[in-house]
Amino acid sequence: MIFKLPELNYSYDALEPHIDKQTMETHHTKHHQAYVDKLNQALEKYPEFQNMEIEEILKSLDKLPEDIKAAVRNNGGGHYNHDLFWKIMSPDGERKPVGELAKKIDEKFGDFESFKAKFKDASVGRFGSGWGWLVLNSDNSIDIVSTPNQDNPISEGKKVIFGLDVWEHAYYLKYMNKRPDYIDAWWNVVNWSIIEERYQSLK
Ligand code: MN3
Repeated sequence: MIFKLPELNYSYDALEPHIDKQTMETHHTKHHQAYVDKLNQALEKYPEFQNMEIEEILKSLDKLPEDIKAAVRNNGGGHYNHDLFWKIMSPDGERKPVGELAKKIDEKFGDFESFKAKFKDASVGRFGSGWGWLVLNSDNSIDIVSTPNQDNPISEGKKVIFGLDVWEHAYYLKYMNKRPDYIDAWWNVVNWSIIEERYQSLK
């Protein structure tokens, strides 16, 4: 067992009422754990990949042996995406963009409300399961994108500032089929200080 389920920095009920305890607990201990287990299982035969950072593996999926490529893309992506997702949420903290990224968002999208509307469109519009992302391009510009399944834009050469899980398992217990309501509520648990720190480390 090489990859491990990361601990959360807050309790399962800390993001209530926006994200409920049962969803958080199941999401972390069942869904994320399953990605970690299946990733380790896929890499069992190939120890040369077990010491790599998951981010490095996802950046060069083409280098993986054919027989595990799909499993690592899905489960390695699942592990990396959720690790990031847990980190950018917190029960307290800045609820609006701060610092340099705040300026960048205003420049590109007009203001935070317009940014949120565009991010919501991209995330609601993702058919089936997937993620909404804010990415940093190689020319240092930012974009909103979405990916299917557990794909991550880092596999397309982009840097990921943050992402939102829009799989039904992320919201169905509380929000049922109302993905837009979940997205509206999610902004209440996003920690923009952490996102700004991440942006600073990526650029
Ligand atoms: Mn998920």
